[in-house]
Amino acid sequence: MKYTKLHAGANDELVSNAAPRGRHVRSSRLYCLAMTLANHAEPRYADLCREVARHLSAHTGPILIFSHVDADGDALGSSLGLARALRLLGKDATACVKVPNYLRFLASEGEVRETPLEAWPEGALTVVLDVDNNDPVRVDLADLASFSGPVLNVDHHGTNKRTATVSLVDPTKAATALMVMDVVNELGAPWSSEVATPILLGINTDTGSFKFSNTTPEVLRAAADLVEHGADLVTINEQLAQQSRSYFALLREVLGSMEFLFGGLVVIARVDEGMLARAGATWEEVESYVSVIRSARGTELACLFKDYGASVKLSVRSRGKLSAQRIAVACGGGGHFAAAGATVKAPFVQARALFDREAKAELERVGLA
Ligand SMILES: [Mn+2]
Repeated sequence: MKYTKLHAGANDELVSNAAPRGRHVRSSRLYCLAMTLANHAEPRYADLCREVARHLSAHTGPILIFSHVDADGDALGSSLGLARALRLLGKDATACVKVPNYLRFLASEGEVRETPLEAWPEGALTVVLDVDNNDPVRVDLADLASFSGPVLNVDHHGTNKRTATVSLVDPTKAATALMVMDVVNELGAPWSSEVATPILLGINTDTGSFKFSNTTPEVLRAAADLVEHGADLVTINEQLAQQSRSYFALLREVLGSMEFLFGGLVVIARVDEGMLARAGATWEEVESYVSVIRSARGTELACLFKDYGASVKLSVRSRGKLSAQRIAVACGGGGHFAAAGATVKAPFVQARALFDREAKAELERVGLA
């Protein structure tokens, strides 16, 4: 195989010229190198943004908006913001997304469709937001592979395969919500608190409340514009700062499972069904713990293992030296340089061994091991 470095930049990855399609080498470095990663800025961003807006403006039938399974703040905020803006323009737009309890305050009663779509409505157009590799199986509530109409994909993941009718994909953007904001501006939709608040929430959550390194001047300017448009930052912060009792009960267990590896450079923790049952918690509540362990001083990488028994989901976070994305891709997943994930279809012991091997390889690659 031949590899070329396509673009210069800190987050660049090797891009394979000969990706072996249909070859499943999930647990090897080969898989990582075979995946196409393109973390560069989209040079045609403004044109593509206009094209997305043009498709939406011209469409007279139903517009269905989807995002990824286990919707996070960016997925929900982007979907709600776009659906509301389109409805203000007289469009028949529906956000199809399962609302996690901690974000329930964002959506009004009956506003979003939370059940799987059984049949595609006549003349539908779909918008897929924030789905990390534009993989139909990662799209929640619909079988996108069975859809033959136009698909507009707006996303900021380097692992996106860019196969939609219009792929507006820019991994240098901090959040999909930031890109949705550009689309709303391009559409000429009126701004209101209802449109601006979910979009600001998406930016807020994907930047770790404006704490991560992706908090650029562009992000802060966009946030300022959204507050000016009526976005309710106080409510967002107030809601996101609250945790359920079960969160704390589970936190005790999560902290008990913490391990420091590779001389303290890597921190991991694990959650399984038994821990959830004891704490009275649900899987939905687990996602936030990776940022808790990530705050351990001296670590470069954090990984939270969601142990489902037959399979394990890895949530990987980096402080900037190591690529969480490379490790996730090597484990069969995808994501960003600093935040990525993978589902390993094997019991914990094997998933752990795979992670340890890939984390070590990444530490060696950057000269830390
Ligand atoms: Mn996102």
